[in-house]
Amino acid sequence: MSDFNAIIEALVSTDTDKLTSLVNDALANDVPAGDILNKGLIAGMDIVGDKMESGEMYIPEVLMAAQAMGECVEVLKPLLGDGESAGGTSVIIGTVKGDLHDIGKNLVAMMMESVGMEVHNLGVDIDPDEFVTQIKEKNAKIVCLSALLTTTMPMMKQTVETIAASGLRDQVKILVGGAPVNQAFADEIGADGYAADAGAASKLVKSLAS
Ligand code: B1M
Repeated sequence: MSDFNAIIEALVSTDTDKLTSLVNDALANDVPAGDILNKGLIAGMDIVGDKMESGEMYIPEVLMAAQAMGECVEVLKPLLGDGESAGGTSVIIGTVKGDLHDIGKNLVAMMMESVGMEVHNLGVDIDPDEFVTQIKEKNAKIVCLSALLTTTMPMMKQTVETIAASGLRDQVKILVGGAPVNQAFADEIGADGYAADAGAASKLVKSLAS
């Protein structure tokens, strides 16, 4: 089965029942979980984004699509990791203050868990001071910041600065990611690294942890 178009269509039309059944059918037909995620669900979500931008889809519909995708990601979750272990390094991850997008951040968290990290997923809309509190509480060695909006990218800078002002900067590596972010931005705000997607993020944390 390689009909990713059907999965894309079901996601874009927010038909959750059809979508979950198509995903389960694909798995039953030995389609790799990573292909279902990348060629089906993420490709579909890109179309949802385009339709949102052009006004063809409204926020409630986009939320329904996001929820449908989330349900499918739960189904794919046990099949996505590569199962290698990196020794349980404490990592915290959160979407920065002002930003409510969490699907990509949750995928990153999941992939990092699958390579043996002790992942503390703080959620969305996380204040810089809360990152500092959690670094101390969880004895974190790596901090991952996610942002999906150009308007919340400055909050990543503020978070890096708040961590530095707290005296914890030397204790942690700070990594950034999210659709509008790139390596140049990571360098500009003094982050230690950038990852374009969940696979790259898990490889990066693994290399930093070893
Ligand atoms: Co939002 N939204 N949204 N939205 N939304 C975008 C991001 C947008 C590009 C859509 C568009 O206009 N084309 C646009 C941003 C434009 C911009 O800033 N340039 C946008 C907008 C404008 C908004 C609102 C302002 C709309 C409004 O209210 N008028 C509003 C803002 C709310 C807020 O955050 N304060 C808003 C709201 C929402 C919903 C709540 C409806 C919903 C989010 C639901 C949820 O997350 N639970 C939503 C959605 C679903 C989207 C789109 C359609 C899909 C995002 C997504 O889940 N992608 C999105 C358009 C798009 O991205 N094509 C859009 C799939 C996901 C797997 O990919 O998140 O990129 P992604 O994650 C990847 C990588 O980026 C990376 O790895 C992930 C997995 O491979 N990555 C990291 C992510 N975090 C990382 C952290 C790391 C490393 C890698 O740490 C090291």
